[in-house]
Amino acid sequence: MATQTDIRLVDRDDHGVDRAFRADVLEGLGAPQKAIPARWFYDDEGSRLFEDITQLPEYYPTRAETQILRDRAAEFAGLIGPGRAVVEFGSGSSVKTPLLLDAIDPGAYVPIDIAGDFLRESSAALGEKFPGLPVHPVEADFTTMVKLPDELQTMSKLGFFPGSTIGNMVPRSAVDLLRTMRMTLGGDALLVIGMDLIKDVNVLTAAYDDAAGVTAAFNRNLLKRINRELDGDIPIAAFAHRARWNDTYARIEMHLEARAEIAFTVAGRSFTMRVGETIHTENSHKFDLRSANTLLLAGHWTPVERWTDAEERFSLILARASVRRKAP
Ligand code: AVJ
Repeated sequence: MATQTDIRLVDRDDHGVDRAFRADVLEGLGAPQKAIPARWFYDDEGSRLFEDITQLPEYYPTRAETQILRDRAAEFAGLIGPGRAVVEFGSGSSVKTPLLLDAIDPGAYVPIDIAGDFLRESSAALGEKFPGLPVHPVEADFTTMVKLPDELQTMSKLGFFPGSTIGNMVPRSAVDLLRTMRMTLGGDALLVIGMDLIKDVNVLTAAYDDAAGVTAAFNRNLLKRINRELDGDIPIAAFAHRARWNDTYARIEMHLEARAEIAFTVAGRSFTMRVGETIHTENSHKFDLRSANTLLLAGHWTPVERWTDAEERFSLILARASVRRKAP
């Protein structure tokens, strides 16, 4: 039963331009260190390229996380129980979601994603795999509170935020997002969240600068999207893909580095870049036990259980919505 309530919440102008995208790009290109939020990678092409990244030999997070879900299904089921509406923040993976749904006997599935076509495709595929499970895709930006379909109001929720996507946010934004998720999901919610772990720098940098150049294509696709959707003329071939470890903030940074002096326009505005100047396109924060727990607690989630893969490359954490209390 595919009860696919399709709610559109992306704000577009008369020409179909995503207003938030244009605002983020113009503000980001105007800043002294040019920077564009990583969530704009995921148009349909970007979502497909990311699926390709997950198959790369260097990119371990997806395999490690999938392994945990497979190996620990019984433990998940025991701690979560049946009948919850699984709310996935960012839909996509063809493998992880069915593993979770198989493990826990859910009451409904609600994928939330800004890439609408990709969302509808993957929801349809999932509906076929789980006949009888109500599926309610919601096209939305989950960094703001999302009103869930009315049919789900009485069901307890289980948030699912795999992939270490939380690592894309600086701590302040991550805390905001975790608190927003708690509001979207309600006071009796649980959350299963993936967090990638700090490890050997060479392993980390290889995962974001693969030999086949798929991550480079993923990074450059952001420029293609800007040119297409925001009437830009950025010379894409003039940019090199860079991935570097920032030890102070425990994160991999991706940049697009200008290899020549260039000038271009986007949405009617002019920009210039010097040789070696970069556009910072992504942070991917890595965690350990304590930094992960501190982040969750600051975001109003109380850690309940934590699992890692055999090589301790990746963690999956179960947390419950925190209850406000005064006493220690
Ligand atoms: C989807 C955010 C988990 O940070 O590892 C992969 C995105 N960027 N390769 C990550 C990504 C470059 C990915 N997340």
